[in-house]
Amino acid sequence: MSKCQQAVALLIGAFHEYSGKEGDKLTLSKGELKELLSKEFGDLLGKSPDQAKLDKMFKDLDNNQDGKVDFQEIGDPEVKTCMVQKLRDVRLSDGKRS
Ligand SMILES: [Ca+2]
Repeated sequence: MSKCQQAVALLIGAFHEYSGKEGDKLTLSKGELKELLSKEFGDLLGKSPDQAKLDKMFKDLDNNQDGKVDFQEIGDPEVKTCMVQKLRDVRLSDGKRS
């Protein structure tokens, strides 16, 4: 498997680990997304990410605005680029504070 394929496989695995916790097993609720971000990106976002930041991220990811984030929405290349950019932005703004 190429590094890129491994990364996608890991992303899918992590997605399903959290999406299966409550309600629809194939979509992330806001709570599940918060848990995923806190646990998997805690180093970048801090242990309890800012609620406004989370709400904005959830809204940006929830393309069809049904209140759930499915893998298609996270899997969209534009969305992924956007997510990586957001994580970078968070890291940069945290860097400025410290
Ligand atoms: Ca959605």
